[in-house]
Amino acid sequence: NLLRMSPESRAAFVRLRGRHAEKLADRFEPRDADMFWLRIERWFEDARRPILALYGDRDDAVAQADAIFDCVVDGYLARPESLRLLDLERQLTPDWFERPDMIGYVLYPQRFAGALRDVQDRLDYLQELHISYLHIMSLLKPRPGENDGGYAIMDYRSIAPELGTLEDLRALTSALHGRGIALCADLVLNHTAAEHDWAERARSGDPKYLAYYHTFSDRELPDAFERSLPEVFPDEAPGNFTFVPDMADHGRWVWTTFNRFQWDLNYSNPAVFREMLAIMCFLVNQGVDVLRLDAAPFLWKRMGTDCQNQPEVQLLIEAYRALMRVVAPGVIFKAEAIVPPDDLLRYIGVDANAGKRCELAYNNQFMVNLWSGLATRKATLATAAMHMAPRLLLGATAIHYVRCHDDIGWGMSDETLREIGEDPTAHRHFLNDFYTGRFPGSFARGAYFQFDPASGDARISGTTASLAGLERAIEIGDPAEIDLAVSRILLLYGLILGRAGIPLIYMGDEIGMLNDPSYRDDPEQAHDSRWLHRPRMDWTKAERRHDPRSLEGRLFEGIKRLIEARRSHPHTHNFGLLHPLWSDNVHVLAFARHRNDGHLLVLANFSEDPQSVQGDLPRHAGLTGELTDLIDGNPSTDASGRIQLPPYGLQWLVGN
Ligand code: OTU
Repeated sequence: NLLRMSPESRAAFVRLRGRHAEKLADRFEPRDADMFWLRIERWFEDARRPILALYGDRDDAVAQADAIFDCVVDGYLARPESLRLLDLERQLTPDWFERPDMIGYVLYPQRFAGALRDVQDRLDYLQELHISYLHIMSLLKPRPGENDGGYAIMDYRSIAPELGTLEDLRALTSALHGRGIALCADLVLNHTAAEHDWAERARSGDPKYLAYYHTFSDRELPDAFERSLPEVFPDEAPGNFTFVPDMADHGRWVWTTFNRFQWDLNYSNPAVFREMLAIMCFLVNQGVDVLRLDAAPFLWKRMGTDCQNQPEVQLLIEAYRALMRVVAPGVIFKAEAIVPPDDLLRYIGVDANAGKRCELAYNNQFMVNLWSGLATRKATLATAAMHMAPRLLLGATAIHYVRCHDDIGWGMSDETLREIGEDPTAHRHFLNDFYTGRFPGSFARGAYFQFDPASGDARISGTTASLAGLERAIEIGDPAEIDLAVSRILLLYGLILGRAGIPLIYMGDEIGMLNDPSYRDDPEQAHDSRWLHRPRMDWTKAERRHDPRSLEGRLFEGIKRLIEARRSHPHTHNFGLLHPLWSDNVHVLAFARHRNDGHLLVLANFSEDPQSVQGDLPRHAGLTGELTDLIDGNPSTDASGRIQLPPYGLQWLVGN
């Protein structure tokens, strides 16, 4: 690798070795020091190229790049022995996060259990569901008071006081590792809290820290930017700039994409790049395995654009990705980029860029298309979207999810909607009506998020169970409706579990937690309907999870059965091909997974009526011989050989 470097890079590498060889030799056995130099050789160009593309125009570009690599050395020096061993293990198992037994769960610790120690006490519960990937949200110390659900960080090197201490975090990560569970933590990259030390110093006028943020003395530039900027939270945080009256001398406008207390960082400043790199090192050295890059699309601003998905964001991610491979090769990145499929390609490894970008990304398209499918009873949109997004499958692993802590924004692609004959605006309005229960006959009980009466645009809040009809069914006390709602929830989970990648269970979905309207009484939360679907875990309900007659039992055991079916078969391994199929029935979604060791055909009926599909569909999907349904046994066919699916029925078919 050294021989393949450009002369400039080789010189920089030699300088780096000159500065640090002795320190590394003192700290590590020769083999561990060698390992470091081999790794840095391997990723040196991959990191240096984007760093120079970002900061190369500066007079001090070379010194800046050197300083960034110094940070990597410090990160490795601080890496504990046990984690270095885990790095090795994962390097020997490069598909560790792509296997069918990777099952994810995401929770707010406070709402799930309490402090980190209480979460640790609940690991048996998670293991009943075979969880091997745990995303704990909002671990780090947020600003006091309103903090956007923990996404306004005041100190990236402290745990939220109510959750415990760094020691508790380390105890938790080693307990998780002992059980084969990887920990995912948020890294809120785009902004800090207005109370972060850097922000306080900027406020007091310190030029070094003023340059950490985007600040303006008057409205000229903010106004110019606003002309092309959308608003993320138009209701409670209109506009993208906040006037801070006590900043510097006469007050300044600060870039605040999200809430007024979340100040966007300025990544055109290499000092910010380095600070965040050091924070990444710090977090992974506490045992964090997956860094979720929060709000990644917003990291770079460009006049005249929407300031999302800029090419520099890709460079930032490539640089961080390469640098962190040197510090901690067992750690992976997850892009939190809820953007159209083509833009998503900037964040994930595709073709030659596999390995250089994030390993994981949310498959938002599939999620919204599932909800669209439930509302319309049709599988057309999900099928068309799968056909149109094949590139997303190369070199990246999707996080498949039904719900998360955020709202559902109807981000399906307009192109796909038009392709299937839907008007994009009308379809989104329909979905908003449907999921807020306004549409006649809707089973859903959700709420608007950021409703704009002028345009009719909105996003949706609500738990899986409430959106899928369980809340309404319980209210009207109709057992048949309850059955349908349970089937819908199991259908959604069956679909994310039948795909490759990491299926992610949202806390409480496994026991059918309903909407929690109590946030309306809390002045810090009342304006943010996302709290509707962040209920406190009801452990009394959870105790009924083994009772097959209880609702909780039907859901928990149902999801568990799907998980166990997935784990014991190879088809959902990420090394495989997705093959979307058109069934001859608009209500039935059909897709296959192909691997050398077998083919899987997933069939899902999106309607509350029985449906059937052509009997030769399995053959088209490569299945031969007698069919088995991995979930329920043998599929049923009618006299003409058509495969029958009950209301909201799901099958995972394999041949022999
Ligand atoms: C993320 O979401 C978090 O998931 C939210 O909980 C935070 O409020 C937010 O960042 C700010 O930290 O717009 O409506 O494409 O969709 O970053 C939620 C990415 C959001 C955005 C996403 C953001």
